[in-house]
Amino acid sequence: MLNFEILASDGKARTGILKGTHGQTETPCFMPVATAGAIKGVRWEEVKSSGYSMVLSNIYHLYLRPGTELIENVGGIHKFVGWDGLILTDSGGFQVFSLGDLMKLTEEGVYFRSHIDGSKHFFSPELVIEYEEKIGVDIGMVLDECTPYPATREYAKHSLERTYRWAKRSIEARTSDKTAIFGIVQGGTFDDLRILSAKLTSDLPFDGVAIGGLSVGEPKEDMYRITSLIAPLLPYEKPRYLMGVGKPEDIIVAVEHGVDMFDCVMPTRNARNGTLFTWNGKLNIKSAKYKSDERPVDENCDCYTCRNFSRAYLRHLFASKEINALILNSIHNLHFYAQLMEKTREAIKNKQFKEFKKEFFSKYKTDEE
Ligand code: PRF
Ligand code: ZN
Repeated sequence: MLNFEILASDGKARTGILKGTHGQTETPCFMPVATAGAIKGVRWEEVKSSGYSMVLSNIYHLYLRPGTELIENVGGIHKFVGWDGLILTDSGGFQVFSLGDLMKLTEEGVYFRSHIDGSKHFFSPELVIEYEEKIGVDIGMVLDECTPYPATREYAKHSLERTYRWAKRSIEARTSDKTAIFGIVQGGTFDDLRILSAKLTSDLPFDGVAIGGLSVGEPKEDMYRITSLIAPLLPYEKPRYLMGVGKPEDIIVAVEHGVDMFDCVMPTRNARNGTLFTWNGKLNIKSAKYKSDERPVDENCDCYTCRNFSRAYLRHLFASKEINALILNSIHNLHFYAQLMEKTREAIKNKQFKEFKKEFFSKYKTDEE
């Protein structure tokens, strides 16, 4: 089962320990994304040594390939992928709804076609819980409807109400306490609908509550406004998870409002296109200006990549399409995110979060929007 203990707080920011069936993680935490059961480009031992003990996978992908039955038959997800830490699976509520014409939504569930071979499938709230329990994840997300942006108020209302009815069905469908289940708040960019969804979801006996439907193309100010409005309304004693977020600066802002968990493809995906995170902002290793730059990616980083290689070498590897370029870049970016979370937790423990945030923003050049 899941156990969450808050050890210190600073303002609304909290730090604690989340314990599940397969170990524990300190919070606030960032979960690297292992969609298909692997962190792209990085071995588990490097994921672990960077400081991660929880990763995110996706039931939509695992169900389609290799199949949840196969994973169950070989002894569960942890054994199958060779990771003995915590695993959270997203429900597919996000993936399926981005399939567009390949998807048909009904009250019972969602019909969709595989993005791999076009075959027909059906997900219901009950089936998603069944799959998550069967493969033995530590935390399973409920099937929700991720309201797209932009959406009319009416659409957002119907979609959060359906998500709520599905949430109740998901709770009824539970058969094991080895897999914890999180509910998901929706409601688009409408404050009153968000508050309604937060109240409805918080009143259900979930093990944690997520904020979904953000970082889906809305202006940044909407994302910050909804996060600051909703995070404090979620149950204080349960973990709060902001799904699919995000950029380093977005994580720090959300932590300030009391969010405990994050996930995003950004560190690994950016690494594979040559974008590296540093404490001064992003660095494009493809740029000619690094051609003979002997410095590491970040002087303040002690990851394997920064301890051993220069920007010039990494640029050369990328230009030469060497597999090591992707691997070394991914190691650095994952290390950067792990350090970001570690420093965030330290700052909260020391009641220095405001100062930490100020210092971070004084150095880190954020994306202009
Ligand atoms: N719902 C689910 N997964 C998600 C989201 C959501 O709204 C998001 C939105 N940022 C990312 N992943 N189930
Ligand atoms: Zn590094």
